[in-house]
Amino acid sequence: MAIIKACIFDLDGVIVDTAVYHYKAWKRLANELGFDITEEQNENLKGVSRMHSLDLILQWGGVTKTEADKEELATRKNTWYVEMINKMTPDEILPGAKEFLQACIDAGLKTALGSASKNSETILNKVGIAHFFNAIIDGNKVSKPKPDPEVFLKGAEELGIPPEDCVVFEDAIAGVEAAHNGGMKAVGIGSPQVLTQADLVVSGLDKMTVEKLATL
Ligand code: B16
Ligand code: MG
Repeated sequence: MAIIKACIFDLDGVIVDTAVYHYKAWKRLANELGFDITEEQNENLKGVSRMHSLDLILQWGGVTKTEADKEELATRKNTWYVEMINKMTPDEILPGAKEFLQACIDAGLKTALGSASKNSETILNKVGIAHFFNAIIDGNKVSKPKPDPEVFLKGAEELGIPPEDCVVFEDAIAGVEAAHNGGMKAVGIGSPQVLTQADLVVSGLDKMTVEKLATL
């Protein structure tokens, strides 16, 4: 059993549901290129970096592009995505997320964000919860995608807490793997049938308590 001193949170799927905006923007891009993407395909883009998402989408559409074209396409998608997240409001925080963050702070635990997104600060500011985090590590600060533990290890380092005393909250299988690869505990947010490797799975942060951390 570990004595948890810090909680590191993924963003999309744990704190907010930005997948719906990513989907709209990627779909619009695919449509401009002459094909479509389904909601099922979008599931495979969760937690995946922007450029890797684009590679998958082009592959699904059977389209080949140069690196320069890919940069332009990713920028185009991001412009549409940013237009949507700029309209986000505090009522888009997922149930229980704010309350659990506050409970962690009240219990003297450190908190960090560990996200693949390069837009995380915009999102946190729009929904009004940036001040809940002692450290923010996102796609602008890391180069290796999950399941590499880089994003979470940097979070632990910035918080000054050893990895073994940290727990990660993740909705993606690769994120749970990244936590374990970094020597951290992982709480899965979603279904136990999907997040089979997590140390504990809850359907959302509204089902999480500081007391449950003691069981990890
Ligand atoms: P951006 P997370 C991830 O967020 C999203 O789940 C994924 O769909 C997205 O492609 C990725 O961020 C990069 O986002 O284009 O804003 O840099 O789950 O790691 O918080
Ligand atoms: Mg996620």
